Amino acid sequence: MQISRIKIRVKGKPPISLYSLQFCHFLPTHVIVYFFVSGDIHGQYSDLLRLFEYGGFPPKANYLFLGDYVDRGKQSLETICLLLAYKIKYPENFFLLRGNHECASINRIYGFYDECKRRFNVKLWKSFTDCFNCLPVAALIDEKILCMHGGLSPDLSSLDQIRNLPRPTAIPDTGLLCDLLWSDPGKDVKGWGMNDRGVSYTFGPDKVSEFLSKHDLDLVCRAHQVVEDGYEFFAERQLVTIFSAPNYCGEFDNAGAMMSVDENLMCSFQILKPAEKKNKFMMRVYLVKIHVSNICVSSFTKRSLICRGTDVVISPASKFTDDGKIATFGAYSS
Ligand SMILES: [Mn+2]
Repeated sequence: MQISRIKIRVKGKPPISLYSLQFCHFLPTHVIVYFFVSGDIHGQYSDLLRLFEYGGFPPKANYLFLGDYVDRGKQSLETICLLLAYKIKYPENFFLLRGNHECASINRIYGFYDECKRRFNVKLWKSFTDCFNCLPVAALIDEKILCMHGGLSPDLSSLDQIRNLPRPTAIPDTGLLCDLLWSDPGKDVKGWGMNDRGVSYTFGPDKVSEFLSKHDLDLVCRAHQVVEDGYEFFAERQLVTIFSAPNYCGEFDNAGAMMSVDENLMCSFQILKPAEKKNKFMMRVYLVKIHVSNICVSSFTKRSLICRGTDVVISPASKFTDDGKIATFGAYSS
């Protein structure tokens, strides 16, 4: 299996590298410093387009998607086709990881199979199954942020185990590959616990700390769970969950978010607020900046700069800049 390191060098700035497990891609040296990490989409195609509207359509920005493109929503086909088209067109700027729904036994039941059959045919669904069986399952950003769909595994003792996973493959019921796509963090768990999904495990903050220090990493970035703000930290910011389908299934009031990472590993969150929330600004965009190793948060909207927790509203017209207009304060509160 070929492994490569992707580096972006911007004139006068330190390089950023994307070390993508099981991938072989090199970003051209002139491209964008930022890239965006996105969580579950689940067939919510119009929301996917909104994410691109805010982040920039490829290749204006680099993207890493954490899986679960299909099922639940109405437009799984549009979603996966657009994402695969971008992957084909911009293979060096666009990355797709596998989610637990990129698996025949799951998307046979939760919508994708029916959509393929209704709009095209079962043969098409089978072709997608073959494609999904080839998707990579983890990516490492700048050797510090490990990304996957689900979470950690008790079987994961070396990142080489991920690099060495054979493909194409179905997703087994147990073991490393299963856990990477299915496990969840659990606030009240110490060590490893049962998972209510009936698959894989939950893991406690202690396991996150242990894993990060053992592998000299700063952050685990995963998706797989609906979170109210579209992103949610766990284990004192050593793990973050990103979920990018706002108003999930039309049943939740959740926001959707993307995380952007800059050359200094500063992580920011673009948040698509659900339309139904109090103020009726459609898809209000917030940006929250957090350095992986610093506690400093700020947020803004296109209309106003709002410090969470302090309700400081600067001018409705203020625009986001990187040079001092971002208010920061000492602790995250939401
Ligand atoms: Mn999932």
